[in-house]
Amino acid sequence: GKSLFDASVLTSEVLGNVPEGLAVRPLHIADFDKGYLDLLSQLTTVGPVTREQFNERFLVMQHTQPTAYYVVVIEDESSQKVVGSATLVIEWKFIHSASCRGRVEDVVIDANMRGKKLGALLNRILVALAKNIGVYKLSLECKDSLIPFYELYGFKKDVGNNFLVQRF
Ligand code: 16G
Repeated sequence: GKSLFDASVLTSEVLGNVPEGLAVRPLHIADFDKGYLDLLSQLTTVGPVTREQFNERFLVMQHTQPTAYYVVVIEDESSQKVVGSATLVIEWKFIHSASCRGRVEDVVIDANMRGKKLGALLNRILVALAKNIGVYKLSLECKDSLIPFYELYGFKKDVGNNFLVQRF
């Protein structure tokens, strides 16, 4: 299959209420032609990623075992464009009785589709999916201005535990 992950994990309980005209599904290899990279470029620098590079990266993500990359997208069925995306990354661990940690990454909604609660939709779905997978914790990084938004889905600042970074 050319879906990034097994779509059956997106049960009706995980999906909840999806607005009419939109489809929530795993990233598909054909999403290269549905504006997926344009969408990501509304979040940060994407750079010149060729179809070949996209396909190669897609296959790497698809073949992780157990699944580590749950890129969940929203397709607008009328335009057939990907208008939203959020990724749940699973980090498989030895700690916590060989448990796993979840990270919410690359949450982006197309500028033309903002104000329709699609960010909320993706957050609810990723949190539900992470719970079903059995992560012992779920984390994300965000700008100060987005803290109140993510708090709505159960995230809070991890007091005394800092996020450090170095960029190359
Ligand atoms: C935000 C994103 C992160 C993304 C990063 C890209 C969420 C919750 N956080 O922190 O996933 O990878 O921006 O920015 O979506 P960068 O290009 O500066 O790393």
